[in-house]
Amino acid sequence: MDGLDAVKKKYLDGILAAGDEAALEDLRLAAIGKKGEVALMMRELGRMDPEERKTAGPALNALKDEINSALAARKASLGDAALEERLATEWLDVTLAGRTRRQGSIHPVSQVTEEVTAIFADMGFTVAEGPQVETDWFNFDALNIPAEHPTRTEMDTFYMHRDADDDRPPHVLRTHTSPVQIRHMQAHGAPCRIIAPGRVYRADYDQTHTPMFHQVEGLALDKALSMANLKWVLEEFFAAFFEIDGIKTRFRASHFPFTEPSAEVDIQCSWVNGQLKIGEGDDWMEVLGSGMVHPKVLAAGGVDAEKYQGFAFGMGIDRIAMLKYGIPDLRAFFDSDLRWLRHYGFAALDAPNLHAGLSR
Ligand code: 2NM
Repeated sequence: MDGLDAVKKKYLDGILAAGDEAALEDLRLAAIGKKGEVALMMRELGRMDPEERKTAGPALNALKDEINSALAARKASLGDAALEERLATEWLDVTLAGRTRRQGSIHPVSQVTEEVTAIFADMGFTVAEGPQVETDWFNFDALNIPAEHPTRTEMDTFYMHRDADDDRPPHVLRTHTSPVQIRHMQAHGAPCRIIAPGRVYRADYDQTHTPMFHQVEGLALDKALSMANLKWVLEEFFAAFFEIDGIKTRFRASHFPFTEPSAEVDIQCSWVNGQLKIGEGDDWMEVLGSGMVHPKVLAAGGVDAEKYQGFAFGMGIDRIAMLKYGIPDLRAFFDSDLRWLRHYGFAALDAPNLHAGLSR
């Protein structure tokens, strides 16, 4: 086995010079793979006489081990070299100041919706929701708004486009969230206690009106509810919302097609040097419409008006947000101006909660 030293030198030199793992693998196969040079030499052992085999066998095994060790060592050092190179090029100064990231904020409409929801939840009301595109039946007829009523014209209401041969009933963008209450009555009947906050649409645009705005309506039905219960619920709501105990309210007789009797509700306020203050002084600010649900509306909801009666109310979320947080211009609510959003927005982690105070 004179060639053994030459074979050994060839492979060990080759392994030391290998530049990557692929080259190492080629060398491994050529040396100690199944058809490698060492394996072929091992096959020769069978043809040797016993004496010769006694020295050649262990020598070949030793050679195989040595090549294996050399392969492993080279593989490790190639890995070390690659790591060294990465450490040299991919470094990071962990002592540098962090990059600041803009924090988003909660829109006043979202904040106030959460506040209103928390207050009514405390009085046993749950939140109901429904579609923003409604049939004219749910938006008008079910609410005792007759076909000839002016709010049903395209002057005031957004109608979905209809092709001449389309005979589906007219669909509108809901002009109030009352359809949600009709759907709730149909699905769950009486008794009930719900509020329906959400987007509503009217064809109106000026200083104090936007074509989309937000409303929250409430509905409570039971066997013996009256205007007295309505008054208590609303006074409780205003005291909690404006955070003024015993805030004064004024109920004025009014008219809505869906309630009888109906009342508009004002809250006490003062104007000093053009500054509005809620809950003091002897002026009044109209904030809400309400009344006892009309029997025809109960019937549209599938509720037996001989057994159940109840009250309903509706108010503008955007409007009460402006009053509470002193926001002067309604139209800015929907401009998506980042400076406005940062100024009037609320911290995301500061969710309204009756016990911690609604907002801080
Ligand atoms: C208002 C004023 C008065 C009202 C009525 C209903 C329903 F669907 F239950 F009949 N929901 N909301 C209502 C009553 C709304 O907004 C100014």
